[in-house]
Amino acid sequence: MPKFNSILRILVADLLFAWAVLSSAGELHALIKDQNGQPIEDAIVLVTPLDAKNVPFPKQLRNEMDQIDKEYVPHVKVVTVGSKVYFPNKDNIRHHVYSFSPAKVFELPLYSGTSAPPVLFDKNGQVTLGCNIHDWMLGYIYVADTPFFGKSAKDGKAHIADVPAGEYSVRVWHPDMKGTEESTVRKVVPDTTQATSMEWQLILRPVFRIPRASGSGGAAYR
Ligand SMILES: [Cu+2]
Repeated sequence: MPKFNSILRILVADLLFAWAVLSSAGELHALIKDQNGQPIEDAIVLVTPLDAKNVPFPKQLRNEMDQIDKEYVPHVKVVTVGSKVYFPNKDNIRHHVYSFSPAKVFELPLYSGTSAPPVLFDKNGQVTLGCNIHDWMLGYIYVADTPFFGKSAKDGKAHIADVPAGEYSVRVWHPDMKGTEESTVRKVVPDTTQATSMEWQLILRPVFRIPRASGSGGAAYR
């Protein structure tokens, strides 16, 4: 059965090729701590290829920043440059979303439900979200200039998988960090046989959060 043999040979060659491609990717395990050595949630780890041929075109997924119980959910969200984000309002009152951040200045005037049009984020950087009605509502969208990123969980850990072999610049951002993203930059060539561990210690500034209004107030939008 020569025909079958040749098909089998091609199949095996394909599988070996796929394995070689897969095994040439690396994985980064980042751990982010504060000045007291405590793990930090919501730190963004950005992994930028120094060799441009590694940059695949970012997938444009449907992105949402919810408003639930008069808070932004999640508190910090990462999207890639060129992404559109919807701001569904899941409360039974109206919200008025705005940002004065240089990376994106916009507002979604008082609306309820899903009536607000999506917002295009086309510049790298942080966007701080507020609400005109509820002063304590605070959220962040980080617009990433790379498709390789992770966000730290409560344990301070962020995993970035499927990073193609090559050299990368890695930096960290957190909404409450003192100092600049640039000061966190490190170069790394991820190991393709096992995860590469990296650790950062950030200095966080004390955060003052505007207290929530009490629920018994008579104001129409509260
Ligand atoms: Cu609001």
